[in-house]
Amino acid sequence: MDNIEIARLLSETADLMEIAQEDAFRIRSYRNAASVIEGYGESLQAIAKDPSRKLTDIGGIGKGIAGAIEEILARGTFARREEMLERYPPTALEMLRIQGLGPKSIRALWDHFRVSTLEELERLCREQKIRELPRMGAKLEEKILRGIQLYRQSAGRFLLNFAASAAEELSTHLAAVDGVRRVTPAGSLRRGKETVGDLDLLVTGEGAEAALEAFVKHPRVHDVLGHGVNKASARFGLEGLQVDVRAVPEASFGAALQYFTGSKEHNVQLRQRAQRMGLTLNEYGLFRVSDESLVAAAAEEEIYAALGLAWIPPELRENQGEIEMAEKSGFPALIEPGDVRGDLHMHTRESDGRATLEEMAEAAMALGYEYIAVTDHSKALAMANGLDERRAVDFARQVRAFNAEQRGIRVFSGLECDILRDGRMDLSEDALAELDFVIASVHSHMNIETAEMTARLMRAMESPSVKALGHPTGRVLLHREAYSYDFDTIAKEAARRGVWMEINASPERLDLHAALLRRAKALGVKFTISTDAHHLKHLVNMRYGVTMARRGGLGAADVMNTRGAQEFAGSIRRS
Ligand code: DGT
Ligand code: CA
Ligand code: CA
Ligand code: ZN
Repeated sequence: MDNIEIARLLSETADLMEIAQEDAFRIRSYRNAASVIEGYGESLQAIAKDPSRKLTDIGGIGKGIAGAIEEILARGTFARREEMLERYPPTALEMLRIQGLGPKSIRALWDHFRVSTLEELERLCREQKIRELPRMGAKLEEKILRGIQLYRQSAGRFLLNFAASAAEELSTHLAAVDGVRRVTPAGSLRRGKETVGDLDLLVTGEGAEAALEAFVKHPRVHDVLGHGVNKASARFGLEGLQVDVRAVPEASFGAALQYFTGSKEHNVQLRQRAQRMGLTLNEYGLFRVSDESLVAAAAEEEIYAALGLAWIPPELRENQGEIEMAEKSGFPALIEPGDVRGDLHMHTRESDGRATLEEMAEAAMALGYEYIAVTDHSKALAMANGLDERRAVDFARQVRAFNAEQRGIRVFSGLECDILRDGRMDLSEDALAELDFVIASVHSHMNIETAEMTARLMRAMESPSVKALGHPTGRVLLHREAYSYDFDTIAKEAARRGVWMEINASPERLDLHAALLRRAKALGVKFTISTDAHHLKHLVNMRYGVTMARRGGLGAADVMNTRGAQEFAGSIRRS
């Protein structure tokens, strides 16, 4: 019984307890323990066997959990879990992952229909049985069906930040192996795709084979699916992200990196181009067909050059016209993380954030920013303790006082103002006019008809205070689809009015995505990239927003928060 298995049993039990609506505090203690154990460097089994040590010495593990762990080690399960499994089968856990279906509804469905699998749930929706239950209707049936569809599409995919931190942890581990020269992520992670199916890592150097050994022995690596001299595959962490590690010769590193970065569609185009030139391209190199002699292999640049192409940034390798561009003019410089000089969307304790204005400003300064806008929620988000007019005006005053102290970073007083169902702003124009930077966002009534949503956003932009549209499509990755409106109409109006569109860098959102960024840019829209931080540690998510911008082909000039503080202040001044 290894740590990962123990963690999995605890976390699964926590999920079942949630369906049973047990005490939230206890559920949280199971979850916490699971995440501690999952990443714990030492085997719990060994600790439990050692009479001189105690499981409760591990932070996050109290008496109750320690007892459960001892039971698990002794007999593979524990009483609490068995009790839960008697009431709800493990298949019920899948239902927790369906958007629009909370633990309460799952429990009601179970009590009434004994439904425990997605297939049964789907059938009940189609047969319109759900509406027989109190407070459940036809709308919920539709919502559940869409949720199941979305779940099936996204099952087995992971957020970009999760994949990136897994890659960092494993890279550090592998790079420490003797004789390893480089460890490089390839695949969808290198392309900066919003979600990642599996992680692809390339290792070079004479220690590469030893690195594969070290990989399968990493404490968070389990379920080894294959392990040879050139490749090892296994799962990482409690979440079970699959990781493929490949040992490749340094001499053909460029060819391997190109091949395993993909995308598949990009590679197909590239191979066809090679063929037309009498060449053949694979993971070992670019070769002449006539005599099989090598043309290029060591570096990606050489391969693209030999194909008559400028090197293509990985973020663009999605077969969206990048090869034609690389053939003709090459690429205008894409925005880079270092171009960003301020973060324009963040929350503090005034609403649902964790840090204070001062703490946020300090952390932003440490990241090298010249300015930030602090944009707490407005009163319509009562759950988030959103600001009403009086508090908003007060906040603007507070920010002026902060700036007067000249702490080395400029703060703009902002607000993420709710767009009400009819398109009006949540706060009065008088109050909004006191603030430097107002973002308008939709947080409610997301399922209204396309035409109504379009009209709603059009009206929101009529407010003279609105400078940007926050998370413009409302999607939540792996969880909620974009709301529906006529994007071109809104983008044209945004361009006409000088309202910017946000690229929300929160890894759960990454909104706008590449295709819409291209479209909006073509229609004349300018953008901001912001983290929507609710916590100091979220400020570093900026890099993911920059990645999205690059995938959308944006340069620094397209993004307003690459401007210096003076120029930026000028661009938001009311005329
Ligand atoms: P993912 O893992 O679903 O997020 O997406 P990728 O792009 O990382 O896909 P993956 O892991 O299957 O393969 C990594 C790259 O390796 C892929 O982008 C292109 C290349 N590759 C893998 N298998 C094939 C193949 O059968 N044909 C071609 N053309 N390329 C492949
Ligand atoms: Ca992959
Ligand atoms: Ca793969
Ligand atoms: Zn928001």
